[in-house]
Amino acid sequence: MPIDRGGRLTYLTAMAILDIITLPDPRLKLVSEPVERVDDAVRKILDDMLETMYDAPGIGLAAIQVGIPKRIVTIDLSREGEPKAPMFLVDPKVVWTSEETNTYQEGCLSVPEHYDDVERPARCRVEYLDRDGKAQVVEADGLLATCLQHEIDHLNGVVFIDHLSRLKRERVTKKFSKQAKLRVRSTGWRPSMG
Ligand code: GNR
Ligand code: NI
Repeated sequence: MPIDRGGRLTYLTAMAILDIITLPDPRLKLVSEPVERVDDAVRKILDDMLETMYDAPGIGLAAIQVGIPKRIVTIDLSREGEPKAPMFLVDPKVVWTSEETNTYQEGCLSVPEHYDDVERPARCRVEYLDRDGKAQVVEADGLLATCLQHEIDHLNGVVFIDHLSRLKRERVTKKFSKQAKLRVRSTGWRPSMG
């Protein structure tokens, strides 16, 4: 609940580690909604996403992965022992991609313990709003280019396995559907319980 301090809304609540949804959760197929105004509520989501991403750990996170269908992304490619380098992206949009492609072995926090090669444009330019609502542009190559495209895919309801062959994708989908059914049988979980 925000309180008003001299016109500035301030969240008193601490950051929170949120639950990450996994396949076959149908919310991963949603097209997320634009934000347009970066306010304290959006910054709270960004902070919670960053903490959730560090805890997982992962190098990127899209809001839909914590069940929030808004076009919000966090990324941090810094390695262990290096200073943290968080990126906060609101309404990110790919405005240019290179003809040249790159293949990376990708993983996804919503597809736990599954890794596969994905070919994507090697470089891209992305426009976005930062956590102050200021328009920014980033031109990326290497892992950052891949990660930006992976996260923006999530905002459009696309998961990296959607880039695999149908045979591979169906193998992964079946494995996760079976696991979900086994969870229901052993715990009595029902979709309404969340
Ligand atoms: O942590 C992650 N690692 C990763 C590795 C290669 C390509 C993309 C990624 S993103 C992933 C975290 C995640 O699921 N983001 O949506
Ligand atoms: Ni992902």
